[in-house]
Amino acid sequence: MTKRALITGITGQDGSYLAELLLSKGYEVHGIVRRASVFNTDRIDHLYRDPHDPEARMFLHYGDLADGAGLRRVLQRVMPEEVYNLGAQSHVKVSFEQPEYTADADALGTLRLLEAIRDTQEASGQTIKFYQAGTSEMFGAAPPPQSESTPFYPRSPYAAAKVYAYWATVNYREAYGLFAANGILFNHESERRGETFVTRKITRAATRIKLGLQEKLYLGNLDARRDWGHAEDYVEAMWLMLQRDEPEDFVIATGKSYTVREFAEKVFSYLDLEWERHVEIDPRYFRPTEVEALQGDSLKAREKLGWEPRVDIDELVRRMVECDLELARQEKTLTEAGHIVAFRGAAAL
Ligand code: NDP
Ligand code: GDR
Repeated sequence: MTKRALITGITGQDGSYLAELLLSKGYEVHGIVRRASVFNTDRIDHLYRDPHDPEARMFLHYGDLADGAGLRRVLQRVMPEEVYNLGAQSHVKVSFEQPEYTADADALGTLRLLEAIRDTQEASGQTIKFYQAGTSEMFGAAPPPQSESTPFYPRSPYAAAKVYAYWATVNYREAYGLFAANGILFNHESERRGETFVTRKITRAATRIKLGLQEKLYLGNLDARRDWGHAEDYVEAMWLMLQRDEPEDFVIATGKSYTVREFAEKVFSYLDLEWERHVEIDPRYFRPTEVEALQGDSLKAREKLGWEPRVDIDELVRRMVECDLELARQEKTLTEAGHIVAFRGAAAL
């Protein structure tokens, strides 16, 4: 029998990889998209088929985590066996500028979805499994290595909102018997990573510098240490968590960490460039409170889910740089032909 899944945040980095994975497993995939004045479905366009096509297995619904009634309606219409809550205002620095909105989408949005699932499951008798996109940011100032038993110490409005969502998920599991699981995922990147997160900001800039489209890259704290994996590996862990008989929470990480400086060094040296000649510090990118060091211990996931990351840091760098080199080449060709104005947006963010 075909399984149905509902994904919030399907247009994001993880949503697009998860949709691919579930479609490859034969699922019917439903995604919630926000209305925008321009199309925001770039990352999933390659998966889309006109809904009139009998082969179509991915369907999109307008919705927003700020709109509980809409979420409930979509849930009741789709009646999924699995719900993946990936939608969020996911940028840590932005959360200091928009704390209230971040809490509304990331904390209360999760609660709205849990409430809708609770009622829908009760009315229909059908089990709806729930995955919550928790984050290593919840550990914040707690020293590494961080595991499921490490106490949370959030250092941003984003992290505080995610801690709320984490405990709401645990509470609905305990209070109402929902199959609700938290993934506590450490940073994961890819060729589809948003361009204002530090890894992609670096690979986009370095490849443009290589092709003479840009001279400088402005960054904030180079000493921050992160445990970086590839998003494709991490969405598999989400799915595995919902295939178990009992819901539990899992840390997902590579177990290795590098500084932002080391990541930049790797990227620039892959391109035969010296990073010191191009990178400058702009305090604008410092955060009021920083998370200095994250390095995960995912032993539980390795033992109970049989999960392991396949992509290491060098392969991650290679994939991201090769992708962005191609984008930079296209940009150079189109700019020289006068078809577009050189891309400057990311430099400002
Ligand atoms: P992205 O920022 O790439 O994607 C976020 C998604 O959420 C987008 O589809 C976005 O829509 C959607 N969204 C934002 N606000 C709302 C809202 N109010 N209502 C409905 N949808 C909304 O994030 P990632 O794919 O990287 O991350 C997925 C999830 O995992 C997030 O919850 C994030 O916080 C969490 N996480 C991510 C980690 C990482 O390293 N990537 C690590 C740990 C957790 P739109 O396209 O319209 O903007
Ligand atoms: P993070 O990712 O905050 O860990 O959250 P990000 O890539 O934004 O920052 C990582 C580290 O790099 C430092 N940094 C910079 N960051 C950005 N964005 N821009 C810069 O110019 C810059 N210079 C240095 C930051 O200070 C930080 O220490 C990501 C998001 O995907 C969250 O949604 C997710 O929950 C966590 O990862 C795990």
